[in-house]
Amino acid sequence: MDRRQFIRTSGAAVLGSAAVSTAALAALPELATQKSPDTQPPLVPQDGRPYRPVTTLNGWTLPWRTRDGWKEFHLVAEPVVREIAPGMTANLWGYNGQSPGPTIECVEGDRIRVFVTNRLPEHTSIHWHGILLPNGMDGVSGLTQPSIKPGKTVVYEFEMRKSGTFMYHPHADEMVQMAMGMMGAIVVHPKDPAFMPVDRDYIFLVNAYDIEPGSYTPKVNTMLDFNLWTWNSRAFPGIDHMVAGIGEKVRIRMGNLTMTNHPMHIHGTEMFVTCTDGGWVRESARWPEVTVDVPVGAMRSVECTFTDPGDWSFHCHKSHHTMGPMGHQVPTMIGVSQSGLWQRIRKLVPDYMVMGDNGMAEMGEMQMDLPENTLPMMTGEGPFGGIEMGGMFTVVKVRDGLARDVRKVPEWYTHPPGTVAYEWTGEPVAEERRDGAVADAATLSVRRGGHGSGH
Ligand SMILES: [Cu+2]
Repeated sequence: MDRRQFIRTSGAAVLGSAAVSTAALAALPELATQKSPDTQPPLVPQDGRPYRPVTTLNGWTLPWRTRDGWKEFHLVAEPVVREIAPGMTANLWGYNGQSPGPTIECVEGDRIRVFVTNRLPEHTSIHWHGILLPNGMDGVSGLTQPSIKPGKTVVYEFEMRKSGTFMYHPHADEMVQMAMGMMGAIVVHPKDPAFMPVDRDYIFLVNAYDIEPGSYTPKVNTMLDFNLWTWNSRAFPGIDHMVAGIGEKVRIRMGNLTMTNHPMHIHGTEMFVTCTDGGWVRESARWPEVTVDVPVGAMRSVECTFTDPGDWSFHCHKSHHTMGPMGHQVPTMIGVSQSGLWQRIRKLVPDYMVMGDNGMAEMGEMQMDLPENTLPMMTGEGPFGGIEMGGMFTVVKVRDGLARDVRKVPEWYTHPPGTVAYEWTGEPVAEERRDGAVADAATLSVRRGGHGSGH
């Protein structure tokens, strides 16, 4: 009698009681999916210990059902189509219709059971990054469990022993599966609701893709030369803004699953790292920062309080990470007169693109024909003109007397009269001196090259 016949004759329940827990044999939790890239309202817990839920930037939280004292979740690993920003979609891999997958939220002490169904063309597994659990639940395929084969469902069961900010991702063909967008966030709220409460609580994962202009699928072998720098697989201006009231305590939880570090910079306030994926940071060990580095494979939770209303920038401080896709071979043309050169070259090479004589800002204004499904390098219109950003950039809209349930502020900040940088209209600035008294190495070398004064 082979194994299949044995199951057929003796009944799955008999074999099941020995091989897997009986709960796993019951019906799977309902499969929840989300196709919209918009930030979904926080999921208020319908049972269990109460907590104030997080807001997943351009994402959502996975609903659960409670059975016999366990919170049951159902993750489905599958190919998804993600809008990176209006004008560009990508063929990614993710969970439950999205990349990243939904945020899993629960409470310290909860026992959770996660059903993971694999609808990918290859095997996978899920590692629960930062969570203390039995070794056999750690999700390292080959080491702590067999990989989850396509079409199969595997059950993970463990207790959330500590609160904090964590993430999940495959530990099987990792380079490919993470380059394709497979990851998600986990928030474990403290048992005691009085422990470090905040007024606003945001979470997102930092990720990066290498998608050739004009194509849809990431190149999975790229190690460093990524061209799309995203938060929750969204690039500016596709990243939703955050909101904060004056005096509110705002927590922003960030996890980094890219191949490089991201120094996250905030305007208009200072922030403290209060939690990492290793746990909460005690007060005496914190110091103020306006830029917090999020290392590779790490999570950083920061807390800040704004004192001034306005539209405050929040972005990665690596300037290449606040740009859309670009060719790395674009030569620097600053100071080189090209008078009409690109127009002439484009008659021969229609897609020819060159950096402007005066910097790259004009590229934001030039309406270049981009290949299909390609985002511009720099974009975004603000109340005063082009914002000239892309990638990892968004705005925190800080307002006085903002109601707790307001999650969007559609309009730009109205500055009180006399509080905006203004143009000097008095005495004109004296002409630049041209007597050669100040000459730097660059102008000297231009002179030696026979270009006269260099002007
Ligand atoms: Cu960065």
